[in-house]
Amino acid sequence: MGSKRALILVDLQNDFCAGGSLEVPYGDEVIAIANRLQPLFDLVIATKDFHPADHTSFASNHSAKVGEVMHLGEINQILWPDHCVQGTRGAEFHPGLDIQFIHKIIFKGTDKNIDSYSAFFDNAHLRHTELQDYLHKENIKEVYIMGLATDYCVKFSCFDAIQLGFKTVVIVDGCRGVELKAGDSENAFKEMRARGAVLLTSDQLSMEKLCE
Ligand code: VGL
Ligand code: ZN
Repeated sequence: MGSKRALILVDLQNDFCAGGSLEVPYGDEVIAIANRLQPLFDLVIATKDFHPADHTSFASNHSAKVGEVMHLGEINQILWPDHCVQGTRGAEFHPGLDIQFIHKIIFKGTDKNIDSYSAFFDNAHLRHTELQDYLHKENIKEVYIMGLATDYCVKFSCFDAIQLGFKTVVIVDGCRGVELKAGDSENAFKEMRARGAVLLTSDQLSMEKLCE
């Protein structure tokens, strides 16, 4: 049998979609792509940004402004609006997301003292989630990543996947960026490719599957 492929759906949660507290422009558009691609994979994993209300990445917990950068521990932390708080609707998956194919949910950002953009490690690379062990146990060699947001959680999940030795594909049209600065998403795609990610569109992927 060929090597198994996993689809990693990054943070397809209400707070990153229309009307959410950390709305990613056009974030909703990727939900249909996620639904279309899920049946093509051996394994589907979805991540959830899942913060306690007193999380250190929230501007509200420092009486500081959203978008300010604060040096916390050894990390330059961008301060965000409260988002994806455990137990709130904002932390739930987008209601249009098909969840029947999701084998595993990975929760990240659960430690109030440190942020975790990557689905694998916190931002200081001190602790890991269960994702890496899970992929190894399931004999996954290739990961296909899409979701929100291109310039944060997708990018850092991609970097870690490459570093951990996975063949890493990013599904470009399945991602949308926060774009604090115009061009952040484009730069993120360039950086991902420079580190060894393969960039594909969802149509290329569907065609590949058809031609197998
Ligand atoms: C994210 C900022 C803060 C993301 C999560 O999912 O990209 N961005 N928390
Ligand atoms: Zn977050």
